[in-house]
Amino acid sequence: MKRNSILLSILSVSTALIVSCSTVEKEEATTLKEALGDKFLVGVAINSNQAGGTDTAGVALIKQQFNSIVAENCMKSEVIHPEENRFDFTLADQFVAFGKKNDMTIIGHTLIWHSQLSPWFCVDEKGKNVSPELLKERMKRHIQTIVSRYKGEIKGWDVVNEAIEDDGSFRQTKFYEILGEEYIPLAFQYAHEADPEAELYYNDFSMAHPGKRDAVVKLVNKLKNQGIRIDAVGMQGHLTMSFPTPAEFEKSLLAFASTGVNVMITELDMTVLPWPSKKLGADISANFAYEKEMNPYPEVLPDSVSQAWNERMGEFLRLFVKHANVITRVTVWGASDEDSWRNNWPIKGRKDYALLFDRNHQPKPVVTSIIKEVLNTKKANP
Ligand code: 9MR
Repeated sequence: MKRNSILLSILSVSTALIVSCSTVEKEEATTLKEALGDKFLVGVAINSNQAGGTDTAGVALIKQQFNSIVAENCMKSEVIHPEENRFDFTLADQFVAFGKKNDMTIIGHTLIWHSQLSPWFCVDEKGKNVSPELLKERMKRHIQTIVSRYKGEIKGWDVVNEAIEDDGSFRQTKFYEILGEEYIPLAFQYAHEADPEAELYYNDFSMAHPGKRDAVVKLVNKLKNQGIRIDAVGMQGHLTMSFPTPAEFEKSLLAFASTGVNVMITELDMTVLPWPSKKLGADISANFAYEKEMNPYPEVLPDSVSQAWNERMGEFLRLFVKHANVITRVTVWGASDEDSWRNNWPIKGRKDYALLFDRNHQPKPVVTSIIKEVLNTKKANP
């Protein structure tokens, strides 16, 4: 009897151990989308090697960690509409097929942007600005052809991208030059006509600047007062190690939410590299010559810098979790460090460490700790 009961207790202790070990294992294996997916969409920008499947390691990471994708480049006008009478949907179709196959929420980027704009879009054969009427026609055809092609498949669109400067003035783009600020509501209206169900977003960088914050609030209120659909403001979130402070970012986030729209963090990354100019957000026309001292970590990132990066990224991720009631999506601008545009901007050929997963596709400490924190909070408040 005694022997039997000893055996029994050994058995039950080992069963308990096995059960608790497998629970720990499960927790350790938890991914970003599993931990955060009930708060907001957990998104990633994907490139054509990933949508096309040739970057197999990248694809595995994307499928494992994220539940939403956005097109990093393939829907920009110069790619998708290279000539006035020629659309090229090859890469965009591949991107949408990838999202559908993997059951992800698909986001379109971007319908009207001054950058990577097809050269023909705003000018005639002589290079002169077209008339306001012709530009409206071209915008309408561009937007409606693309939006209707993916009707019901793309959940939401960055309709207008980067229309406002840091001081709050309108960016002097060709669209602005020809149509004035009215090009913005027009773009939203055209998109809405093509897919009334699609969500529509205004998206911009350096949104923590007070001037930009106020101007975006004004823009959203104006659109709403005109009866134009706008669902969210996209705060790109291209961070540096010093700009912005989480507090300034939070002020903008709350200001945008106070207009009644949702907020999305649409292009999250954080550079650790030195900055060649004070006046630089994410304006991709900037370009500086390569100098060795501007590429300080060509081999590995020193522990002290890595620690500072993880701590600062953690502050932002916690801020997003805190405001999950108004934030509907957090999207990182690339899957792993090797994918980041930061390696080549504003100086080509540097090595940056801007994303949540390293070059071996391993999670950075901040990923593991944020998952743990969120799970612990869930356990404490079931
Ligand atoms: O990550 C994109 C990079 O591969 C392109 O070369 C660059 C120019 O089109 O655009 C990058 O993405 C930008 C995004 O479309 C809009 N916000 C700023 C992003 C970083 O420049």
